[in-house]
Amino acid sequence: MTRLTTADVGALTDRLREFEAGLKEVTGLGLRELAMNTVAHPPVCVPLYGARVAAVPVTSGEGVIGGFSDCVVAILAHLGCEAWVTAQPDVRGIQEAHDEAAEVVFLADDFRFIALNTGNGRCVDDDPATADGYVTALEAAAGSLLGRYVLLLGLGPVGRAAARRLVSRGAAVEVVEPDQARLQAALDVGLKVQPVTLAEGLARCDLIVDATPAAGFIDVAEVSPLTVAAVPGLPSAFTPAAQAALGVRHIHEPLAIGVAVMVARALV
Ligand code: PYL
Ligand code: MG
Repeated sequence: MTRLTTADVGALTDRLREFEAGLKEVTGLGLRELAMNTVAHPPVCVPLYGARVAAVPVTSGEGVIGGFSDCVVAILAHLGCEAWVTAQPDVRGIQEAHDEAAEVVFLADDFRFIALNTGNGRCVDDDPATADGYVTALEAAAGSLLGRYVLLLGLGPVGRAAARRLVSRGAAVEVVEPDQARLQAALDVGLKVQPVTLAEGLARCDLIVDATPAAGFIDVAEVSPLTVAAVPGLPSAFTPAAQAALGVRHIHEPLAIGVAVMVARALV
């Protein structure tokens, strides 16, 4: 998981509406609808409007990222929640959230990002929420994943969750994972993925999920008008020229889809 910067989260906060407009153009779904389609298929209505949700800054490890909790709250407010950043970090922040009747608390340290429903004890992790939300976006953009070849780049926590979700939605998953131990571990747990080289995968797949921390190794010559790229993390595997050629078909931001699915799963 690449550690976000203040610039990353500030850019997302500023472009949230623009991102959602692009998402709607390519998938037909806004962030609320995408989250509800991810939580259940067919979608169920999740009580997001007016839900009291607190984001608690966490100072452990490398410490607070300026603007991170504010960005989480901006996404939650965009979804219709009553959201706020607690005045204090850490345990005092969790206490404030409780005292102010928060239903869900968002917390992130250097290793995990969770949404905790303090009422029912449900604890939602960012990695599978992000992966599942991006697969929902890809499926909506493609119309269906049944029998479709999908190229998955990377079998880290997000990649493995995406692989499971893609297979469950009927996709034929081709994966590029240079770490042989990671690849074998995924195959050993029965993940139905087909290892390929990048060239083989790009030649066969128009649908791509980029779950790697590597940057800019897919250029404009390797994308087509049929390519749809779900890119849940920073940086993107696509070069700026490839991203420009893809336009809204390069579905990419670092927090919004993950937070939307997290809060929907915490409240459903
Ligand atoms: C959750 C994000 C998504 C991508 N990378 C992950 C990351 O940057 N994790 C670190 C988050 C640290 C937050 C800090 C704070 O401001 O509360 N502890
Ligand atoms: Mg990436």
